[in-house]
Amino acid sequence: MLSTITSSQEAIELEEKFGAHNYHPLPVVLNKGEGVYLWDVEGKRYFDFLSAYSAVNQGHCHPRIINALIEQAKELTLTSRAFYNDKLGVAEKYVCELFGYDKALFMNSGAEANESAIKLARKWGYTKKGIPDNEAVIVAVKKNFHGRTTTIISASTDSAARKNFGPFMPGFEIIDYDDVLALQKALANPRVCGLWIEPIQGEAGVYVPQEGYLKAAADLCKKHNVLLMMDEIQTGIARTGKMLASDHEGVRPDLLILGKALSGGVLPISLVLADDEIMLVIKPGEHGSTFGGNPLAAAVVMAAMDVVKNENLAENAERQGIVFRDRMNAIKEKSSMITLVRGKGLLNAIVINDSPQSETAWNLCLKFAKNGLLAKPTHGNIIRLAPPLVINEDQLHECCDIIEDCIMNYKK
Ligand code: IF1
Repeated sequence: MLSTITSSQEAIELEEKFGAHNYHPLPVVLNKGEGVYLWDVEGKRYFDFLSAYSAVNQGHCHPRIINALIEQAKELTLTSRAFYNDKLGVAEKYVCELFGYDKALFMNSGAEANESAIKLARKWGYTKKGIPDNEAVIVAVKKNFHGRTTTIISASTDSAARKNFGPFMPGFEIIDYDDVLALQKALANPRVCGLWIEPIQGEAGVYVPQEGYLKAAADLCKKHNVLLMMDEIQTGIARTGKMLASDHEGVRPDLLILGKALSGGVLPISLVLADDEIMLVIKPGEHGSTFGGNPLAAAVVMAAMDVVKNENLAENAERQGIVFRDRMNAIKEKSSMITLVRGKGLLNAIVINDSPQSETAWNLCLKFAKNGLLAKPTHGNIIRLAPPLVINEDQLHECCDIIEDCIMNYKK
């Protein structure tokens, strides 16, 4: 019998006593989600402006996705890939046609999808590009975020993500993001098999590169026979106003890496999409995972993507994003507290006029929470603001009113 939590404090104390202390959550204990709303144990309702870091683009507990989960869960949840199941091939066809690739590799977490992309790029480098064995280099960029595994943090430039977790995986060269000259130099190295970037850097504080950067990166990758490995785990699935952030520049990654909202936040599903020349370098028995491609995930991903298409979430994100940034810029004109508003679609952030070490952004998020809106700072003084893409204009204005009121009446 699951013991029921009767107060937020009780839940916090349990996690403090029995859980790893690998997060510092806002002191809010949630027990229900529906669409753009979350409720805490005491019954207080909030607008969700984090969307589980863009995993619930379709809104919390979307009925169509939940039904797909329930119906499949009654039949078959997991076979492992030792055998076939009747859902995986259907889901692979679905996502290949949706995103326009020859093949799909389903994994579970975003980190696993990135790890899979690294293995694909390296093996393609050795077997197709002719890079000498064990000398493949993947070019990554400063302030990247691709996950928490020891290989992925080997390419990280964030000291908190790396300190005391070495030794690190070799084979990564780190260059400045949003710097075409740096790309030209780095990709000319014949040992480079892949360029690994996010189209917008989420964790770095929703950093949007200059117009044309992604296109330049794609062109340079083609010129130097380097695979463009695009991590769209946070920016993909309609979040930035197009199905993929890469679509804003008409860029087609060689390796498309997805996660989070592939399932609408219902269970971990991640994916690497690529054409045959790349995907087929990995042979049977060379890569896999127990849960990767399970029938439950296969059923859920198709329902979750149907929702994105049928409810025109990309168009809504585009439209509401313009309204949102206009509202934030209007606040910026009236208050010295905001120094910058940036983002695309409904992936936005405000930069607070205080040092990254200050508590201001955190205290402002506490104030947002008190007033019924949940958001959390990324690095110090940057607050990411990313509601589920099902938000309507009235709800958006209600949220902007909360943000404006908290900022205009902020006292330390
Ligand atoms: C945490 C950050 C966001 C991602 C991109 C891969 C992954 C993520 C672009 C890995 C995951 C999550 C992880 C979560 C918080 C959150 C996050 F703050 F960590 F950086 F969103 F910005 N690529 N991002 O954003 O996917 O393995 O987690 O499924 O680790 O604290 P995952």
